[in-house]
Amino acid sequence: MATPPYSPKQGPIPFADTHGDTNLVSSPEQREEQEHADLISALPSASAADSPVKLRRYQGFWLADLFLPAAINLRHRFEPRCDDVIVASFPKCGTTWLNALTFATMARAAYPPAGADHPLLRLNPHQCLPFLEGLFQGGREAELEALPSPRVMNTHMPLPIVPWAVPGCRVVYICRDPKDMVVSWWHFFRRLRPQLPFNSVFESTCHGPMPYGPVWDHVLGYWRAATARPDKVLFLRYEELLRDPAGHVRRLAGFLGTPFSAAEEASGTVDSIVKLCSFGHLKGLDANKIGRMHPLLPIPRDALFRNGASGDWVNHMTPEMASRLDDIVAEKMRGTGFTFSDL
Ligand code: PAP
Repeated sequence: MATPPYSPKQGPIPFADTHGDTNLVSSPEQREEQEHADLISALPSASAADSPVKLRRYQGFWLADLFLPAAINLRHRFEPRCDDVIVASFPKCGTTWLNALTFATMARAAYPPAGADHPLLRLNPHQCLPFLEGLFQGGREAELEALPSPRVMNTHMPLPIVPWAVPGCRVVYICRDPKDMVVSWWHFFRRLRPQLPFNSVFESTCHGPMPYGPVWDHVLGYWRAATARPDKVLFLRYEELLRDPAGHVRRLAGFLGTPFSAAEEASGTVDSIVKLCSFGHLKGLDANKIGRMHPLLPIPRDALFRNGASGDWVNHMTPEMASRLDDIVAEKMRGTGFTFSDL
């Protein structure tokens, strides 16, 4: 566990304010690629369907080749602090929303959520949190070290890649009905490759390989950790968050050890956070309408704010496709106690 000398200033601070907007993906760093070249080349490899991305299987998960050195270094080198907060998710399951809610909740003393100069009014939620694999991929771990505590960081990595997170840190995880995840994934990457067939994303989800997948193992790893250590892992569902955002913001604050005071309740802080981070509000801001994710991921930022609802899969899948995916998920989850069915 790391001890100061990091900056004594109170965290979290918006990451882009201190380290610029290059958090998502960095240029490959030769040193790290060489360092793990033997290990990486020995891993099973495959191509993601209809994608030039090469994947390798590491610790039971398919990861983009680009992120392999990062995954290895993240696993072995990261020095967690006991007050670190990790926002974790499988892609397209509510990351952007949870990043915004967690940042707004943790930083509410320095940045009142109804304030006119709140960072989320000028930054995309992803710019507020360092993206762990993006920084490690560029050999930029030192930037994490320099952040004041408490830090809040984001990752899509499955738990075996960040084994120090539980019980070393606090983790907030969000899952989503895989059917809606597939739809969201397709719409997102279609902005980069308009010809991407829906069916290829669907089949990759069903049978893999898929970046960060299999999705059920991703979910199950964090769910089991949450079951064993509910004080360390808060397991959320996108659909439940949609139904009761205020209730979940209260849960989140309590889990983080900073429940809302009576004065905060009376002044409407919870509602201000919910409103600040709501889909309709974020979608309308220039920070989320203008620009692209990153030069290496040139998808427009507005692609992160498409529909913001549950159940859109009915408009994309036949009933047969839906029940096929449901059956696969049920089979994978059999005997675990976990189900998506209470969505
Ligand atoms: P990421 O993994 O690339 O960060 P992520 O944020 O997890 O993406 O997923 C994007 C989905 O979250 C989109 O879903 P959709 O395609 O079904 O519409 C997006 O609309 C939704 N989303 C983003 N922000 C919010 C929000 N504030 N409230 C509700 N849903 C949101």
